[in-house]
Amino acid sequence: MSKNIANTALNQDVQQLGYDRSQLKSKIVHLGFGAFHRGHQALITHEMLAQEKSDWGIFEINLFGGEALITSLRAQDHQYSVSEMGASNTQVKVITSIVGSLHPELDGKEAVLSKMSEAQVAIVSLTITEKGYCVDLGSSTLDVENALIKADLKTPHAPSSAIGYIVEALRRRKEKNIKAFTVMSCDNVQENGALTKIAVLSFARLLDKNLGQWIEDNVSFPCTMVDRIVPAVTEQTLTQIESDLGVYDPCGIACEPFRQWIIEDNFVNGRPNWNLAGATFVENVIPFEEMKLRMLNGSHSFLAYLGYLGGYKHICDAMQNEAYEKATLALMLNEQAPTLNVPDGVDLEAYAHLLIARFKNPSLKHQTWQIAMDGSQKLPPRMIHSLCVHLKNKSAHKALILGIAAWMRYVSCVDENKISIDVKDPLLETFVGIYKERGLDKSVVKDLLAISSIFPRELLRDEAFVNDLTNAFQLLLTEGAKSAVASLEG
Ligand code: NAI
Ligand code: CS2
Repeated sequence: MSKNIANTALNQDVQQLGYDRSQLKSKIVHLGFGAFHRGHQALITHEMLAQEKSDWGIFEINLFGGEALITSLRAQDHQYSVSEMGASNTQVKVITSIVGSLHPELDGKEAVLSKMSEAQVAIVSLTITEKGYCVDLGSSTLDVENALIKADLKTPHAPSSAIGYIVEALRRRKEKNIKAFTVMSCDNVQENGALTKIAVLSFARLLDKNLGQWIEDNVSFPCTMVDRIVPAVTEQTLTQIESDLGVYDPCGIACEPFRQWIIEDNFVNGRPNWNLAGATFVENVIPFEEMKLRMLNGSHSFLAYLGYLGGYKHICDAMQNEAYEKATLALMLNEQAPTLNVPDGVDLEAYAHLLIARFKNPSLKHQTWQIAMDGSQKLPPRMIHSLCVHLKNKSAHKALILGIAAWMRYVSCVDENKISIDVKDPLLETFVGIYKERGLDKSVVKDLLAISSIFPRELLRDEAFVNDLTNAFQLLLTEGAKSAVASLEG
């Protein structure tokens, strides 16, 4: 057997917490063993397990991609490492909260459905990216034209989408008289629990009204606000982790030290005491979620599009340009914060400054290209909702306009040096069609604004707004992103 994290002595300063892994059961089934889950929920569960005797283990499932990752995880007894990299210090932690794993491509769909139908499973949690919910964000409804949903409605007993798996597993539980589970979304989706509920219930009702009713009566969908910057791993990160850990860990990830998890306390079948490891249970998550999506993620997308176009590979690189830092702070304080209704005690100015410090962390190589991905799914909660508040109130919103214009410029698939951009987005074909017809010309603005799953229809009718957006787009074409960002000052 080759040397790995589970069978080798690790560097002395690696943190290894002791608890009895043999007591853990697969009570949480997690869909989406990506970077974020490894640095957040699995780690917080691990730290919770070290605080009190409990059997809340996690069982991992990847529905799309990541077969090699699951194979590697199995080869090292489902243990892996997290490197929390601050500006000057790194803490490496070995995570042991995972009890097993499956992948439909490796093990078959039936194995996944059987696992999700087991009686001890009390929570199904999700980090499946924004597009994994298969909803039309414009209307907050299940997207019945989505290819996965269409296919799953035809073969619901052998699904492909996360929604299809959840509904089929719940159907089996209903049939066998097994208690339902809680479905907990941990994605950066506005009102993530409510939206998951809409997707699951709509899909179930299209199949069988009684099943839909049973789910409505027996399943809860808590909303959560999740926060920790966990960039996609690169070979360079894995090399750094190997040196800090003492052995190569193909499942290792690096992230920032900061973490936050606010969870609506609404679980139908019990829950771990994640509060023992820093999570907060509350009655209403929405104000926290909105704050994070607009302040953090809104600024992230702003920096991603303007940063990529300005030639910056990483967020921390763009933050070295003073104009980008100032513009990001101004976006947060002048255009996002005023749209928020935060709970007593939340200091948005301090929050904004903390975010600036987090974005500047030079140890985190978070690619602008990664954050720029799936903009059609990300833009509404991050920028467009706050833009609508400003249009209604007639308040200033020039940074939001530039951020949206930069997204429009980015999805042309060609950068300021005429080099192609590898744009990843479920609506890529639509963007390509628009640019093919119009060329790199400001007339694309109206066509892109007409995409109703991204932009509310009334925006296109607001002449002053369309003018401002077109001017910002034109500025990006003629002057470039760096000058456009600099022009926001004053
Ligand atoms: P990743 O690319 O490492 O993992 C993506 C995961 O989503 C994979 O496990 C994949 O199997 C699954 N997936 C992709 N498309 C899917 C689909 N259509 N249906 C079902 N599953 C699908 O990405 P990462 O970093 O784990 O982020 C995932 C999500 O977590 C983000 O989209 C975001 O909503 C949330 N998040 C990420 C943070 C980060 O800093 N990485 C922080 C906070 C939230
Ligand atoms: C980022 C987020 O990729 C993105 O879109 O904005 O994943 C961000 O890193 C997290 O939400 C931080 O909690």
